[in-house]
Amino acid sequence: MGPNKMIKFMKLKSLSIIVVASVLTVISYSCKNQKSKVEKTKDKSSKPNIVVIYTDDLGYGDIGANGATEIKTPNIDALANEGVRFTNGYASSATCTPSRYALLTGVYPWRNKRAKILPGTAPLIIDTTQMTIPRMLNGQGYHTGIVGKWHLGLGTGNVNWNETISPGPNEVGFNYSYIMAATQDRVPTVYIENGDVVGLDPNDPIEIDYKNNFEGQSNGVDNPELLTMKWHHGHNSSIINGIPRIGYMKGGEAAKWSDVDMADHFLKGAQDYVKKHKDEPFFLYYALQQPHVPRTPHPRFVGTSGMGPRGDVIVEADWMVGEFMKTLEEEGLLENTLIVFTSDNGPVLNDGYYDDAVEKLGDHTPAGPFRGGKYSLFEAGTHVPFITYWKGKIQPVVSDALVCQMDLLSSIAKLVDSDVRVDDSEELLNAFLGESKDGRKDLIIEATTRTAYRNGDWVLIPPFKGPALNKHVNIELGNSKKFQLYNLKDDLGQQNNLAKYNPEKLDEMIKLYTAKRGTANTKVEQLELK
Ligand code: NG6
Ligand code: CA
Repeated sequence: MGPNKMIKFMKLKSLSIIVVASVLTVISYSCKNQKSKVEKTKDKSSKPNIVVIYTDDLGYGDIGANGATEIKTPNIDALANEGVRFTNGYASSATCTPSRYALLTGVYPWRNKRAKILPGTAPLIIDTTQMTIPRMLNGQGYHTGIVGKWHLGLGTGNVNWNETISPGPNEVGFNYSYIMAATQDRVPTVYIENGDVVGLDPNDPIEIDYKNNFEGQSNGVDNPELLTMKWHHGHNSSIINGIPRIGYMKGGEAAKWSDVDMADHFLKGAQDYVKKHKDEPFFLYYALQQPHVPRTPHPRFVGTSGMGPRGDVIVEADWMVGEFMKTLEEEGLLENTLIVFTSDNGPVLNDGYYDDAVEKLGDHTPAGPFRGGKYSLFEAGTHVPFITYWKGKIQPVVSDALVCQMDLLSSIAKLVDSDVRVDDSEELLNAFLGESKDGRKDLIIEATTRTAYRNGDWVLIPPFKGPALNKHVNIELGNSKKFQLYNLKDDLGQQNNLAKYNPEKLDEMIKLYTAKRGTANTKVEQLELK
């Protein structure tokens, strides 16, 4: 080979090396790409988004899917009719705070004596090291958010509302929070985003006091002329937007929420959250404020139910659910998102304001076939609407499996391949996906520190002191001097106390209940509604 030929050969050789190398790179790149595509799909199916839509005081019978005919809830019904509609779905308690505590932590609320209706100034009742649904999901790579009602306390006592408030939702597992602190009828009437009051003017600081009014401030007792909504019981402290509230608030004018816009505001928050996090697995706890008091439908919903504000805000909430679902659909997320729809406790009509809830009820039955209501140990207190929906994954079914919101933690953990389990929270994933009708064997329910026991179709309500009826809200609380024993199989309305006819069953139920309930926090407090 002459020198010229040699150079040519060398050039050719190096060219072919380059060509071969490039081909190899391309092949390996496309392989890698394919692999990452496969991995991504796998990731996606094992990490579906999870959304819990939680209403406040919505009764079992308040939705069409559960038999309501006088009120229209087409969007919630669509979830129920195309998903699993549970006929034995429970909140763990007949009031808000304990139910929310159990939902998020998977722990029976009566184990924590602070889990009861909280004022807006109460400290956080979830331990910051405790397991929660969002914390468990964080561990599996999820982004987690809450938009809506919190009511689980904030800070450690003596909250300064003018500084970042901590601990709160962000310290128990939520990466993002946009909340109202307590309830719509309690001060402070402001939104809080990641611990900071939204729109607060530092020159107009917020002060809150649940005992004493601030000097010179109007209130619901002395200034009836300022009220656009009249109080019936309680709710006679600071007047905000013409509505008298629980607790006194001074300052924070620019930050105060608009009641009639609250539903739209939370909806937008929930939609924005979804849009922002659609490219990663997310968990959203969307906690609507309806139909809790004060019922303040946006003007476009006023009169839509013919039942006054309570009916109107249910129509409004249903519309919000429909709009939220549209967002999931538009973002292409429906087939990769598990939706749980349920309520924190049963229904109440007059919960402290004159708002025609009783007068305009007509033939509507918010509690469905059940006895009692919010605050009650009878079924209507805790036996609530409960739906799971997942397009393409869950087949439509009506399930009579006994399930409780407390079970979501362990069940969702199973869904996302997490090893986390919490004792009180039963892993019932197959029931939640509608693949099995096996639920819990039994459940302890709670109402203002009193507990009762369901096992199979049987319900035991132990004797409790206190009035049988709360006259303010006109709800039977379940208190009786005697044991009550019901069989829901043929007595959903708990009309026939079988205790004295079936002493053996009574005895068995008492034993099972006592063993399970133990003696923790058994000092009973009476429900006080002023
Ligand atoms: C009660 C309130 C009631 C409601 C409830 C909490 C009075 C007279 N009644 O004390 O209106 O706010 O607390 O409801 O103040 S819950 O759904 O958040 O548990
Ligand atoms: Ca509630």
